[in-house]
Amino acid sequence: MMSDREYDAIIVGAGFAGLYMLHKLRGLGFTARVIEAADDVGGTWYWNRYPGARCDIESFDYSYSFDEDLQQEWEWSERYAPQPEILRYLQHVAERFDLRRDIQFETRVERASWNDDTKRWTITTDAGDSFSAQYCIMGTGCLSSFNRPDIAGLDDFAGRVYLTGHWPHEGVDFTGQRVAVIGTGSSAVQSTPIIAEQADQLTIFQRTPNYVVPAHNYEVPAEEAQAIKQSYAELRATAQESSVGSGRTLPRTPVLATKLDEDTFQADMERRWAVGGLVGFVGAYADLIMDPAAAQRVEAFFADKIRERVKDPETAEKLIPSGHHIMSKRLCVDTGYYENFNRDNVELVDLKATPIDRIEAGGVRTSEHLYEADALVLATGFDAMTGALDKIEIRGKGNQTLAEKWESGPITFLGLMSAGYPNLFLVTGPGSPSVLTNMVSSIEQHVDYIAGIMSMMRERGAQEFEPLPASEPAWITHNNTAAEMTTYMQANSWYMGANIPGKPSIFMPYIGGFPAYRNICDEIADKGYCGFAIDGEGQPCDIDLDDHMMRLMPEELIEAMEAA
Ligand code: NA7
Repeated sequence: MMSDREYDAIIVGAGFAGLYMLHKLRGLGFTARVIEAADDVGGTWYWNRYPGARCDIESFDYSYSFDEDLQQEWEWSERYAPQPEILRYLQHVAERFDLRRDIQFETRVERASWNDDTKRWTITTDAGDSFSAQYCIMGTGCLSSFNRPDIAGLDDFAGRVYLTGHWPHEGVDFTGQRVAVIGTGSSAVQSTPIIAEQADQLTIFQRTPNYVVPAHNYEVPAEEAQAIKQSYAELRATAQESSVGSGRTLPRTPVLATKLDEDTFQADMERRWAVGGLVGFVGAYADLIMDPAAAQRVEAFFADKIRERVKDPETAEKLIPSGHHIMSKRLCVDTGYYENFNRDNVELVDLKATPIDRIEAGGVRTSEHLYEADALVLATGFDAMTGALDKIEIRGKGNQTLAEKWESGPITFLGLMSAGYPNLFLVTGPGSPSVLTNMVSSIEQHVDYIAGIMSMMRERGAQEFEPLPASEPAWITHNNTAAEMTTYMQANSWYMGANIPGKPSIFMPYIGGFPAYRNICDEIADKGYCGFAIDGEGQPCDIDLDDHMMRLMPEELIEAMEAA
């Protein structure tokens, strides 16, 4: 029998996380192999090829910072790069750092099992490989497991069904077709303006309207690109101190939204609207995600913008979100989404008023009407943060699967590791800032941190690293404390797992801010990795987690909280 191929680390996934992890470990002299299901690098940017797909963090920001030459030589053409360009960037990174020779494509990891005698993971794949590695590193992505909704009759549909997260590589031409799109999240907001230009008829089925802000995307002039590159160090340093890990967001208005007089507030909002995107609105006011009254003020401004942009008043009212606060579901960034509804060939169906009854061969039947369609687009999102991990049978100590341990919701320390699964790292796992930040900043922070742990372990000649069991409830309590201070807990969002029937309702990402999180991680490392056990020995994490978060809260918010 052939023995397992041995590595220091097996890395699952060749997206932003897996590529940098491989490069980092190689540089430190570790042996590593990446296993990737697709036939190329790219991760989420490999699969999400729907028309209009692009990043919603500015390209110069949404890119690796680890190599100065890389960031100087790569040319971003647009403020928000389209998917093909981001994919080309990741392909370039793979070539430039000669990564492909250690990536095994078209192979899906099926199982990872911890062997407590050898202190190693055995990783097996659908191609029949078996690898042995001291570390297993999951770069499986937060939005990579597509949600195919369980709508009655879906399989009866006679036309083609497309998933935005699994779009045909050859592209789709909807010319002359009647198209039905289900979902109104980012993927639908980005794709429907382009589909509308091709299709004869486009019907958009909306369960929940989202807050949508214009991208104001543009081709980046050479002088602007040059100026950004010259100040890249500053941009990256700003990102490290930004609550969302982004170097290009507009600075916070130093007065709470609830305290601004009407004229100043309107002027400030117009200034932000002109910049657009998450750039203009994330962290706009210290009370925006903390105080429903602040959120409502901003929401009223957004509602007026929808009324301005959508000509038919009835359609405009249907598009105005209600029942959840702005930001508590991810803000969508658009180019022409609302203007879509001014076209004669586009119709909005409000599923709250007339729910889908079933899908039939000829189209989508609601409680009121059959909407005939030749093609159906499911822009229905992802089983976020845990979906891709759940698909792998991960067995730790005592043979328990991670999915079993997480039956009532993900349990981690720092969103990085789970007790009982030694040497298993989750890059931007649930319980880390991840999807609430610029993903590339969070990925780089985690990759560097994991590499630091592995180097420390090698120096000590240690074999086994895992959280102390007590670290997890403390981390979860801190996560909940942070989330409960915000309006996020009240929304039926994918952050809460609410889009997947039966998924436990837990706020999954860490909302205490990227700098607080990084400081906590760093202090833990400085204290010899307190809260973790190294070969079974460890000190409890005695860090005041809440204090780390509160220390970085804006002064105006603290003052208001004290006054209240
Ligand atoms: P999202 O944001 O999860 O959007 C999915 C949309 O699909 C959302 O409007 C859902 O409504 C809707 N949906 C899901 N299931 C159904 C069913 N069964 N019936 C009707 N409508 C449904 O995914 P995206 O791909 O657009 O964006 C994901 C992230 O990618 C985005 O946040 C960016 O970070 C990039 P709901 O709101 O659940 O009522």
